Amino acid sequence: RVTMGVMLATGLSAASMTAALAQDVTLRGASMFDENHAFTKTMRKFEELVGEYYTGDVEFDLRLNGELGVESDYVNFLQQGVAIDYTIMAPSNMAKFAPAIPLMDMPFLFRDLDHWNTVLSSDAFGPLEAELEKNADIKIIGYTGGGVRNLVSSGPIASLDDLAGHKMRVMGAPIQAKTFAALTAAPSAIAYNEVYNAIQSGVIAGFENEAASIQNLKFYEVAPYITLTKHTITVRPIVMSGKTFRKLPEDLQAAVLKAGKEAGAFGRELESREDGLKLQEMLDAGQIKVQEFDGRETLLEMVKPVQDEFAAEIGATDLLATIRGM
Ligand code: X1X
Repeated sequence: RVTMGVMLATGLSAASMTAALAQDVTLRGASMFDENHAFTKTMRKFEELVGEYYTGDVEFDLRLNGELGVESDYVNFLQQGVAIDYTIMAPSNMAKFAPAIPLMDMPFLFRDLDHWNTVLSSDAFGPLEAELEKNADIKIIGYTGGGVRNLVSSGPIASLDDLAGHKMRVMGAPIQAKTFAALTAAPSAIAYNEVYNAIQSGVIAGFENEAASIQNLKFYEVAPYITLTKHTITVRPIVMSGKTFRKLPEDLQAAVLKAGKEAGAFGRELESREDGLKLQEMLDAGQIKVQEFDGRETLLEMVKPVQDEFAAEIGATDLLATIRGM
């Protein structure tokens, strides 16, 4: 793999560096899933489109099935500019570097798919992208997502009464824990690759996730109850390490930005279309039991003050009002 640093160290001239980069660039990506997951398909689309838009040689080395860890590992790699160059990532898994970014995937942010589409088609998230780039040197090159997150548990949860004290895993951002604590559950932040075992061993009774991932990682084997709280429509940035991006020739940078945007649109259409189908597939296969949550509207009222407080804390009160008003 040729990097700018290696070439400078070996004393190559600017012209030969450009030529070498133009000939041999390998970008390494990471997915927690296999080829069937919408994230992996979106990254494959990104690779295909970069190949179409860039006239030089570029290769992709996408590592699947969590070979390089989970998102809480990827964010460190991207920030340091080591191990991987690009991936798809939950904003809440980037909170340690950019405290405001979890606003993007805060539960109950979007009213419905139309609202989610409107916000993602606007530049509302611009200030959050800028914070991420400044604090973590991670560049958002597109947005995918579109899965609906529900409660996933080893036993049934039908109403607020069942949620009281419910031991559940949440993603690492404080706003995630605060939200579910406001709903009277007992949340704890646990790495994604420890969730299956934590449920199996009874350390927790469940977590929350979307259909694509529940199916891909077979979480239904230990947590077959899906409660339709529909609390999040996912926003999943396609991200690249700034350290990688800056080393790319300009025409490859342009191709990456164009491909990232288009692959994001592809991924959003794919995952939002497949979400209900995947739930149905698991239901038909007898893998899950699905139930409505009695009193979803009450959940919304309970989390609103938590959302307002978080927005004030990160200086995003106006941004939250703008998003709510879209
Ligand atoms: O809950 C998680 O940590 C993960 O859940 C799904 O697999 C995805 O949304 C992924 O991005 C991550 O957030």
